[in-house]
Amino acid sequence: MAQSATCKNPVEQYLRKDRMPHIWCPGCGIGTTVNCFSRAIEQCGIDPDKLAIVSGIGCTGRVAGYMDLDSFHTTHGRAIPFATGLKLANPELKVVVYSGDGDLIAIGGNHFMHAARRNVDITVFCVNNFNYAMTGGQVAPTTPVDAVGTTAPHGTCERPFNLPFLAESCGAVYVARWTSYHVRQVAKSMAEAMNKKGFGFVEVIAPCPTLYERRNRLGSGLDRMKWFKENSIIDSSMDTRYVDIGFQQKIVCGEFVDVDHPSYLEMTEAKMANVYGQQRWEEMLREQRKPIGSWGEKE
Ligand SMILES: Cc1ncc(C[n+]2csc(CCOP(=O)(O)OP(=O)(O)O)c2C)c(N)n1
Ligand code: SF4
Ligand SMILES: [Mg+2]
Repeated sequence: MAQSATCKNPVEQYLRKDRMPHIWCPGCGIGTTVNCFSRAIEQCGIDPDKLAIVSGIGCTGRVAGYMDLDSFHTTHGRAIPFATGLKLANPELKVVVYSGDGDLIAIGGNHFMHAARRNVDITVFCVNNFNYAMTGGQVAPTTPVDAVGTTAPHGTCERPFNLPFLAESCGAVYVARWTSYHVRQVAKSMAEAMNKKGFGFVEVIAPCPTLYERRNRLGSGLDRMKWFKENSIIDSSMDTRYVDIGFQQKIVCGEFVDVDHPSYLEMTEAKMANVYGQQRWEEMLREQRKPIGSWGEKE
C-alpha cells in the first residue's frame, strides 16, 4: 500500500500550535527569530523542560506566549527582574529573556544594565526593529538619527544606544549581533549564549515593515532582507565601540564578546559558603528552595 509522505517541521514541537495564527504582520522579522530560537533549542542540548522564557510587552513580547516552554509574559520593561528572580529561585533552570528594543532598553534599560553588571545567569535576546512597534511606531532609544517615527515626523535627533557596546561595557560575557537575514548565525549565537554561564546577549536586527519600514520608505520585509544581505559586514573582531548603527548605514554583525567571569550566582554562593561554612549554607539552600504546595498553603 502506498504510504503518504509526511514532512514534519523541526521547530513545530516548540510552538503552541493552538495559539496560531500569530499576531505578527506579513514580512515581520520576529517570526524568523522564533524559528532561529527553536533551532537553537535543538542545537544547545538543553532539556526544554528546564528552559523558561520570559518576555515583557510589545510585538516581540508575544514570543513567550507562542513557545511551548514554561512561558511568562510579564509587564513592560520588567522581563529581566522577573527572569532574575526565576533563576535565583531555581538555578537549575535556563532562563531566556526575549524582548523588543523598547521593552529592554527604554523602560527596561536600567534592569538591563544592572543584570549585565552583576553577570546574572540569564540569556537575553533582543529583536531590534528600531521602534516601538506595538504602540504605533514611536521612536525608541535604538532609532538611528534621522529616521522617522510617529513621535519624530522630521527624523529623530537623539543618538541611539549601540547595544553590543552597552552590553559589553556593563559586563555581559557573551555578545553577538545579527540581522534576521542571518538565520544560521542567529541560531548558532542563540545556542552559544544559552550554553554560557552568566549574562549572554544576542541582538537581532529585524524589519517592522508595517511601521518603521513603511514610514521610512524602506520597502517590504523582503526588500529589507535583501538590504540586510547587501549591507551587513561580518567582523567578529570588531571593537564594540565602533558598531553603532546609522540610518541606512552598513550594519556590523558578529560574535563580539565571549569571555568568562564568575556569575552572580557563583559569587553569591561562594560568599555565603565562606560566611556560613559550606555545610550550613547547603542546608540553608535546601530549606529555602523546598518546593511549596499550592498558593497560600501553610507549612
Ligand atoms: C508601563 C507601560 N508603559 C507603556 C506601555 C505601552 N507599550 C506597550 S509595548 C511598548 C513598546 C514596545 O516596543 P518594543 O519593546 O521595541 O517592542 P516591539 O513592539 O517593537 O516588538 C509600549 C511603549 C505599556 N504597555 N506599559
Ligand atoms: S507592527 Fe511591526 S513589529 Fe509588530 S508585528 Fe507588525 S511588522 Fe512586526
Ligand atoms: Mg521594537
